[in-house]
Amino acid sequence: PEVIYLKDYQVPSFLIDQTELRFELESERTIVNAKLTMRRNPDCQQKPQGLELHGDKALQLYRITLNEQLLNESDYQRLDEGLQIFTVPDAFVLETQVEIHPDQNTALEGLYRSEGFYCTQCEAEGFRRITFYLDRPDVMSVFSTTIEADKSAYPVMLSNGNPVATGDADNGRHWITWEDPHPKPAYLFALVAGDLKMIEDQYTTSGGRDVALRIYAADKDLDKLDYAMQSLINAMRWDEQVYGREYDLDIYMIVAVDFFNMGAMENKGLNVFNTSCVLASPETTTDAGFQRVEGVVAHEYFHNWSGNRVTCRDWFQLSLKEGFTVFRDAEFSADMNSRTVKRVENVALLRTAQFAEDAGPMAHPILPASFIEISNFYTMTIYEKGAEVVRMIHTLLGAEAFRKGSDLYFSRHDGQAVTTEDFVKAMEDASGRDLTHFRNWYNQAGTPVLAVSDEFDAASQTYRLTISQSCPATPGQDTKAPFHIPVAIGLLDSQGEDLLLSDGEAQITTQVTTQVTTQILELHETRQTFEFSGIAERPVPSLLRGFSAPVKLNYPYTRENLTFLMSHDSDGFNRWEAAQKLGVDILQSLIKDYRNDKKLILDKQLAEAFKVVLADESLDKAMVAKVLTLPSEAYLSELAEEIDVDAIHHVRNFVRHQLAVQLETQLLSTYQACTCDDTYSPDAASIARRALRNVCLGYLLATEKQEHLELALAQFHEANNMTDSQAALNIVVHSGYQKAAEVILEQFYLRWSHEPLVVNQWLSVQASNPQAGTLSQVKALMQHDAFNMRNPNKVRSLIAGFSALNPVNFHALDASGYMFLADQVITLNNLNPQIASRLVTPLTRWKRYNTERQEMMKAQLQRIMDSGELSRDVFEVVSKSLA
Ligand code: HT7
Ligand code: ZN
Repeated sequence: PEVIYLKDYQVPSFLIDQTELRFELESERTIVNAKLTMRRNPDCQQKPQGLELHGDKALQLYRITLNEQLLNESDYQRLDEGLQIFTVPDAFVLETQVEIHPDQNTALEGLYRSEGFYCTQCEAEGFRRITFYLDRPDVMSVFSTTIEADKSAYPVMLSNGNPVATGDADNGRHWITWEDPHPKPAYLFALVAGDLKMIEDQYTTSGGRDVALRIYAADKDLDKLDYAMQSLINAMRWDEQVYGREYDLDIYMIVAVDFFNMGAMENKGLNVFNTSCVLASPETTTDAGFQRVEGVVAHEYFHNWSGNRVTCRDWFQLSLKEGFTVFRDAEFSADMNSRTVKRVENVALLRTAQFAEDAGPMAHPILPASFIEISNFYTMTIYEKGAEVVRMIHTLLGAEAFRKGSDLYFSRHDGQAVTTEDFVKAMEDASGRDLTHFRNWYNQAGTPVLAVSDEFDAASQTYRLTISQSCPATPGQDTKAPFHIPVAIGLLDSQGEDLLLSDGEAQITTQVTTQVTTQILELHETRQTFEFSGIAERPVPSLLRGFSAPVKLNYPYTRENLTFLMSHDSDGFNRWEAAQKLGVDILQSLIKDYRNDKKLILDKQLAEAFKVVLADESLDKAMVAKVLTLPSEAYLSELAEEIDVDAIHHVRNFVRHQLAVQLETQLLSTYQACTCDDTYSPDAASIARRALRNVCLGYLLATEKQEHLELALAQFHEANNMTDSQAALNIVVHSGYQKAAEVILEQFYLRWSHEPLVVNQWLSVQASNPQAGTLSQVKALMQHDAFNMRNPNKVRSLIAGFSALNPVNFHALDASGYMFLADQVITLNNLNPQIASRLVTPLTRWKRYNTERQEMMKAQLQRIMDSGELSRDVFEVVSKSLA
């Protein structure tokens, strides 16, 4: 397959001013008529004689006319993935008619059917599976879409923009025309048709525009749409208040579909959502599910400006819209809920999944230089690290200048397809700050490592922090230039109070020294020393407050330092971080002991620190739950030189058991104190209470006492919400109470078999079970009615639930987990290449394991490689990981 390079970017030779589409939806096939009003691009130097359009091999071409003249076969040729018309004038109207087969579309790109509904997914390059087109984001066109279909089977027919005409046709059919006044790239096109029901609300923008808000779903799900609607309204208000962004059409629609490759899609005025990101009800949705709905609804809404009004010039710029929009949605969620909890959750995700990606064979900068298949670049790096890079700009500029920068970016580039460089330039121009050095974040992959040391000179009352930075090599980038890194720090005195520090930036701009408790140190060099004067005693540094940069930071904290920071740091994030560091330190030394066959003895400090936290009723319960949760196996793996899955799993369980036994009384009383049978509400305080309660329950079962199993079973049966019943189910199943587990798994399924999203949770609880025998259970579940290989949500729950969330079983030493995954990737390669290539990820990380496992993992990658014709998606990931 061809490699596409950013350096080869060229402006399009032709533009499409108007796109008129007509879809005839029939049972076995769909006819697509496209009328494109085109002209040469005045900005293009070359003047090619002919025109090349993108178009998938599977398009069945019926006819082409150029300025109403029928072309014959000597006027054009089919290309491997397109169509070439040999000669075209400077301006012309091109009409094509093709036949496509949505029912056979298992890749879920282009037009396909999901449980009887027609829907589309055009990002990144799905539109070329619908018709011949210039399917690239810098070709923006005004669209008009007519849909014709059987009236009783498809009473609702939607597309972007506003409905302008509708009518009945022969044979019980009807039609509708939608017009979208905003020029857009083809990736934002959408069509939906089916027997959909909806809820409706209304929003008046700050500028006085009345917007109809509609959320569509299958009839049975109509009662699960209110939370998404409220989230949408909150997001619309927030974007006006925080970014000054208003909605720009009279209608905003969301449609829920069951078969979807990702979470949701921001098509102009017509978002298509995975049901898992829009449906929510207390009975069927966990707290995490509610928060996901809120976050994804907001994310897609925010794209209306950061993505749609201002879009990407080419797909290398993907992080321009995704990184910025993730930053925006994270800030929204922080404002709606607890800011610290949201930050902790984001950082935990970044440090496990994104750091691992940055250390793996697919590592790439947030502005990649090349790709084979763009779908492989919807990554943690583009999204999450991209958001961290925007956050660092926010930190460096301050909220006010950042807002000026975003206002300038939106006004300067409204209606354009631009680059990450344009974004950074707008930030520079609005703030007056020079971000030249900061741009390294866009071009260099890898996670920087900061080594921090300090010295205190009592005589001169001077404290010095020396920070060195390095960054490991990544594919194609052996050496790295230093990054510009904002390191937010505080210094604590022996009472745990923040020392007052001078705000360096304020001094430069106002000549007045302002006193702050958190100072942003700006690291530019490989090694830099920062000096603090007037410091009376050796302070304890609180480093990288709020996780001010996506880096790994090492400082020789003692365990006493960490327990001190856990209870005194004024930065909530760093209080949690101190607990994590303490946990990591203790777990890592026990892992070493375990590997050296030494007896495991748990340092008392951890239980003592946890006891203090459990006793402090003034603390936010959500943060207590986070602090009490030991570093995950995934995080411990990420930190390990060589990942020993069995040692990590065994030691973490040992520590959980010890803590549970030592803190049983406190855990039980906290569990009871957090029990309340109010009607369910997904507000921050109630979520916090349930989170803490379920963390305590998890520990209590680790004591292996029957009475606590009874507690969990009672919770399972009596819970009035999915969070508590699913937590109880998960804990009982994963704690190895096999008999009880079988009974309640069966009860759970019988109760929820009619709710696909709940059944997905049921699959994933079983797939991620660390107990022995899980793989055969997963194989059996693949034959269950509840499973469908063509539905990505099922594949993610069951197959990825096993391969990505069940390290001990996936890495079994008989290679059974590896073989199983390779088999599924080979099958999915034909059915759904995007899902196949995402699924293969755990195998690609083979370098992190011992030689025995490395060999077995590589053998399965090779087996995939040799299995026949690979999709570009799977080929890229597998070949890069074997390189
Ligand atoms: N912008 C959307 C990306 C997306 C996507 C990409 C590839 C294949 C399927 C897809 N579905 C959605 C999602 C977002 O970030 O908002
Ligand atoms: Zn997005």
